[in-house]
Amino acid sequence: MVAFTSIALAATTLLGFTAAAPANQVRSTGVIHRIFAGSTTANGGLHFEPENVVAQIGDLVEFHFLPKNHTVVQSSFDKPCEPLASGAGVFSGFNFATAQGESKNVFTFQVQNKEPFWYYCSQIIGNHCQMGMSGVINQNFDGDKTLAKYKVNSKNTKTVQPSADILKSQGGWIQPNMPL
Ligand SMILES: *[C@@H]1O[C@H](CO)[C@@H](O)[C@H](O)[C@H]1NC(C)=O
Ligand SMILES: [Cu+2]
Repeated sequence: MVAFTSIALAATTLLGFTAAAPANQVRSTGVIHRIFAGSTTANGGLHFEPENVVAQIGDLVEFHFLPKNHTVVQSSFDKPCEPLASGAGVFSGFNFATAQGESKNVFTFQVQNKEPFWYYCSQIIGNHCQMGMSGVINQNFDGDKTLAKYKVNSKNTKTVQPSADILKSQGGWIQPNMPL
């Protein structure tokens, strides 16, 4: 009876994981990078911390949301504050608004390749992206496409949402914010 119960539990866990993981999942490294959307100190809270991260293929990037109402949207270097294309790329959705402390959920995605992954916050109230709320994973440090330049280029843009349904996340998954 005990053995049966644990097998059933294992199967449930496995199925749950399969359903939540993206279709193009690569082998996991077990490494998790935690990035805070929002800040208690920098730029009036409109800041990702850390905002320039180096990660390996298979690493997970887990966004924790601090006060205000932030998102994470994948972008290109050339078009700051705009999603890759409608329906493409990573989007957390507007699911993490919090007045104090961290949101009760986190948004996680897995690094699929070593290409620079540009992202921004798509909150229009307060112009978060234009104010410098953007970041990068695996910036090419030999090139001139830097995060500092992305921020300068973002100043005169208009923020675009990835889809009409601003609650629907894509390219990653939402899970409870577990204490470390
Ligand atoms: C978060 O921001 C979005 C977009 O501006 C808005 O539609 C939504 O109502 C906000 N949520 C909360 C809880 O403030
Ligand atoms: Cu924001």
